[in-house]
Amino acid sequence: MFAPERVNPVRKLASVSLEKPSNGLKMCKWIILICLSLNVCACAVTKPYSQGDSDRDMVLVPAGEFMMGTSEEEIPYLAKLYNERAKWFKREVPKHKVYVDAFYIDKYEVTNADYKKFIKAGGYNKKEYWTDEGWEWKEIENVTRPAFWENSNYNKPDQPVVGVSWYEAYAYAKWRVARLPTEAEWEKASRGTDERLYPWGEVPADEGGIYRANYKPDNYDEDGFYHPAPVGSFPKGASPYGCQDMAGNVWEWCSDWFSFEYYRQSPGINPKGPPTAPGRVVRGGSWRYLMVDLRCTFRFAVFPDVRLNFGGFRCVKEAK
Ligand SMILES: [Ca+2]
Ligand SMILES: [Ca+2]
Repeated sequence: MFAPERVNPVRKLASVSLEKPSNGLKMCKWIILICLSLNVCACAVTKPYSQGDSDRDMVLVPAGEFMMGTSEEEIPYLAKLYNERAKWFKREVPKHKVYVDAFYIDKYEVTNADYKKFIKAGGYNKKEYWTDEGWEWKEIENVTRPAFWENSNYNKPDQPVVGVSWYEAYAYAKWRVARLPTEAEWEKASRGTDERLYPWGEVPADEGGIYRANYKPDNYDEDGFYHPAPVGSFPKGASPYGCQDMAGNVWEWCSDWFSFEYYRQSPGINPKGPPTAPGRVVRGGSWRYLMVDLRCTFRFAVFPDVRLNFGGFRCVKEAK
């Protein structure tokens, strides 16, 4: 039975200790931006990749509308359900209708095996894949691989790559002739069009003793995994389009900057986030987070140069 921890969410984040990567992660920089903003608080179709990843699949998310976010009216119910503060859900309001063009999205989180191809292809040495800011960051920090690349808890070929900054995720996606999903694309791929709570539907992630995601139950490994699981380990947790691990395993970078208030003014067609902000959006919860954060609508923000052992990504492509 689901029994969420009763912790201050901001404190919960601040208390997470990262394992120190070999290339010297600046610990102070991993601060999650939400802390700043708060307390001022299936017609799945497969299509091979065109470059570098022909052994993996993408699924089609058809064009159309869906309901994004959470309504004010739903917050009391959610706060009670998860024994969480109402404030925790405020960033998701209002619920609003969004039209998104058709796109292909990775069925799985990008794995270490996938990412190794980018490294082998010289991805860290080719400026054309990087944003100007990302390239400058990489050069100054002398980054040549993900932060936990040599850590055996994280570096199995079929585990999702972790310890990658937003800049590295962007560069990988560009190398693959793809891109990071917008926040709206990510949510639609996770939620579909029926306003469900989780990618698999409404029941808790552990309903009937069957786990649907790698997250943090009372004990980390009650769901079978203490660290990131091999991608696709929870087929019963698939989204309406067949995406795996949209809930849990690793948080996933989106292309948008994060704004606490963005939903109150975002365009109704293909929203791409505010022009700038301190942090980038991440979605979906992870092996270090609670069930409340597995919800399709939950939004979070991280500085783009932060490299977390519970943060990864997946890619999208235009469907034309
Ligand atoms: Ca777990
Ligand atoms: Ca995930």
